[in-house]
Amino acid sequence: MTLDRYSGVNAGYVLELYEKYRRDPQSVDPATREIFSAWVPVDAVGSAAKGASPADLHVIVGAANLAESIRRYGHLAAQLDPLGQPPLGDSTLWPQAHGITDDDLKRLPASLIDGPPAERSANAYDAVEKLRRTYCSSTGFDIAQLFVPEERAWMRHAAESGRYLPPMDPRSAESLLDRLTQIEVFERFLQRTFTGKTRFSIEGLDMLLPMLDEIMVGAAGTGTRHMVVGMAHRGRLNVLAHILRKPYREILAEFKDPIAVQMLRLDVGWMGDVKYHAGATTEMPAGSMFVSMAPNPSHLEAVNPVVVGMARAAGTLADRGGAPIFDGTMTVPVLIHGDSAFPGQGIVAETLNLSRLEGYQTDGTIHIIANNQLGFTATPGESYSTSYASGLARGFKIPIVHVNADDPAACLEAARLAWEYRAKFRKDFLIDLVGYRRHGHNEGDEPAFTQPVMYKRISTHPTVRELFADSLAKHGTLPPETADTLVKKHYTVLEQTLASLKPEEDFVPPIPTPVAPGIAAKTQTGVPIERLRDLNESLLATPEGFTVHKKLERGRDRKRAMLTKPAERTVDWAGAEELAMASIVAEGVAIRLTGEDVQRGTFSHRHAVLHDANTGVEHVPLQQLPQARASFEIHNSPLTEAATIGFEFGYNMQEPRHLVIWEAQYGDFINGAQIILDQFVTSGRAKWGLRPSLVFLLPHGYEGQGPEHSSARPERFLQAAADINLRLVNCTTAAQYFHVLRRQAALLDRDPLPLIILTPKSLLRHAAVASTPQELTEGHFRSVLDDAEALTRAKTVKRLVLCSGKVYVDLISHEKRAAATQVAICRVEQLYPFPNVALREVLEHYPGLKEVVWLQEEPSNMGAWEFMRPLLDELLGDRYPLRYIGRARNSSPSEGSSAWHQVNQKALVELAFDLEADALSPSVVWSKPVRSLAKK
Ligand SMILES: Cc1ncc(C[n+]2csc(CCOP(=O)(O)OP(=O)(O)O)c2C)c(N)n1
Ligand SMILES: [Mg+2]
Repeated sequence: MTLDRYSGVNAGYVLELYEKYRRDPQSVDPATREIFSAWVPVDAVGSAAKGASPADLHVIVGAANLAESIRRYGHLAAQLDPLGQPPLGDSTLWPQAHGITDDDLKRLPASLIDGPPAERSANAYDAVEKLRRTYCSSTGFDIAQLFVPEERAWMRHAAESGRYLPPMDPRSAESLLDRLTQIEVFERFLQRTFTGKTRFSIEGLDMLLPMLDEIMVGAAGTGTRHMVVGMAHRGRLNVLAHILRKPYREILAEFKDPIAVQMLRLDVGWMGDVKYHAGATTEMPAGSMFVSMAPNPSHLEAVNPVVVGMARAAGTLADRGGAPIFDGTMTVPVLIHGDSAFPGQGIVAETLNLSRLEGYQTDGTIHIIANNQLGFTATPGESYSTSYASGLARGFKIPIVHVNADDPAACLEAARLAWEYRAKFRKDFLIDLVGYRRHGHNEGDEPAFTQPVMYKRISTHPTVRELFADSLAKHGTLPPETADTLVKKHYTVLEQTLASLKPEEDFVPPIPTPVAPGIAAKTQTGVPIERLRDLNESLLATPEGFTVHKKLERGRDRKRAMLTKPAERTVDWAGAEELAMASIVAEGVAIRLTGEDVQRGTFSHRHAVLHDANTGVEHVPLQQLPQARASFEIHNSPLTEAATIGFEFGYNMQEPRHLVIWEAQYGDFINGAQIILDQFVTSGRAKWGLRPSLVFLLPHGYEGQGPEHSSARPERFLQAAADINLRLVNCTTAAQYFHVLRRQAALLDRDPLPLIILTPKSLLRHAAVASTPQELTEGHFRSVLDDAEALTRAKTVKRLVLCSGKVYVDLISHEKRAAATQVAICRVEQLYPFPNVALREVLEHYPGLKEVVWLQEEPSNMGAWEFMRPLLDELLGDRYPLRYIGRARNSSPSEGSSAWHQVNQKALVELAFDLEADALSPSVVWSKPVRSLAKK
């Protein structure tokens, strides 16, 4: 028999033990001493063993292998399903698989098994049985994927020592029974009072709440200031009532669904949402910690990054210059997932992927899968290819603990472990809480149509409250009548609340604060030239000995001279942006700017982070501003749209006074986050009374790059634009960009709205886009820019061309522009809110006007045309006909061929100047006048 047959960790363990024995025979227990006294391996790498009895060796290594198998794969034999479905099991969990017997184990010392079970056992058999009770009972410790040995050892020790198992003394047992009764009675009362109304009962996963209690206690006990919870529909009302302490009165009033005149506040953009989507915030009784639950749309798991972003903001100190400071002990995100949604929705993986990235990490999110073994009607086999619902998370090397939801002590242990692990290792932790769903998917649903066997079993399965009460009574911990007394107590509270309910008064709609009209238009955003020069000088300073890449020096030279001549167009897009941001942090508003490659800028124009050409050391000018009174942070985001935008949305919700900016690589890619835009950004105000104010920078413009990289799909935002929910601008000058950013910072408190900015690509450095320093020092953002040149010959103008964005530059750069004295070109810089007043003024400037044209480079079913058309119609009335010049309706945003793009672009620009012309290209439309002319 040679030792190398047992290579690997287990042989290593035996050798280690042997080494210990060799150095000091007294350091191992007597039985081990006896074995080793007869056995001498030649060396520590597994050569032939001399003097050992082959049988003993075989048994020692077999025992060590068995213990290791149980530690690694014991979860496969854990009884996780409260409904009794037996576990998969695994043959390596039994002695036979390792060539040994129970009797062999009984002859071996317990110390061979190592760890806490060994300390309390007479022999290896006893220790293995204890291991089995730890790893193969109601909890499955799925931790073999941990790559850091210290973490693995900590988890194993925590599990095997049972040090996080709760004491079930009479007091704690009674309070847990009281809590479980409160949870169950709440659902039963709602079922009885509002039969069939959807509430997405928690029943079957009731332990979720006591687990959240444990996490809260852990968090509050270590000085956490903010816990942020994210969850979907299942059990949400129960969590709102009992964790977020939303008064029963308000919840019951929502069930009554009253309609009162004061609730209809369309004037402030509020329409409300169903009760199981609402968010809430509460302060813990001692005032030490806030607990928030983010509002949630139906879109499963979409809230994940929002919650993590909220938690990040809650732990960020940003009230001084430089980089902000994140302190993970201040904050903890807790995400409750569905067992079908977790593996199925990609945003879960996206959010997990943020967890260790510098710009996004929160020192660990605690995840709980509320696993009821169904997704509507779908079974686990129809929902995921992994063994467990949690399988996806294994790749992130975080601990996963599966636990049977009918075992209260095991559930509480899992919650405590989660908190302690997170606090110690500052990483995510996942609990897979395995229960069942007592009713149908919702309360009007018949589950037995699709799951007859399962539901037959559920119909006779006692609730966890009943099981726990019975066990307490059986062990004499509590008198048997306590259970009924508690049930009555909780029913009484709910019945009394219902009896005194005044639904119209008790219903509390989260209506957003109204804003005095016109604030945005009145906001002055100029910055005195001396201040700008000061800031510019600070921005250009580099640390002693820092070597800037030589190709960047030319740009920096230009910046040095940028503000010397007030009336010359010396300020380009990037220069204006940097000055705007510097002035904003100098005024005390922190900035967070993220997106793919934002530090350099997709088009190599920003260079907000300089890298020393020799050493690679970074220098961030906006973090070195002596004038700054708030922080600046900039992070290249991972290649993710949905989760990163969700994250920024959450950050913005939590810290509305920071200017939060997300930049798309190209504007197109924002549609990867369409759910976040639709469900949170553009409708969060109307549904939940939120006041988001994050900024999107979306490169947009037709430059012949094909169907992708051309359009940021402004039509999507315009379709969602209504009442007071967003601002969409397509500005054409550096100064306008400067002012719109500064306006956004100035309005964060008074009139916050999401701001979408369509930004240039090739025009970033174009002379036509550059502004004079004077334009930064004076005035404000202008929603419409009239044609300064045409105004000098206003009387000759017969056609007013309205356009927005980059196509304006194509128009004014065209050779026909100079001779086309009958044409004025006006830029609509703000597409939403529609600049009605400003456009009305423009019309008055041209006394000989005969027609108005909306010109765009996008196909007619995209861009702003379909949004503008009825608004312009109304504005023009019967005074002027309205025409359209642009690409024809198309399913694709643009031509794939650059040459074909040129043809179309030329055609539409030429049409603008030619009052007689007919179509020049089959794919460009020169529309007959629409409605107003037809009416004449
Ligand atoms: C993105 C998305 N797709 C589909 C749905 C419709 N839907 C609502 S709940 C549900 C089942 C969810 O199952 P699971 O995640 O296990 O949660 P459970 O309802 O069982 O708690 C489905 C398919 C949805 N809400 N969101
Ligand atoms: Mg489910």
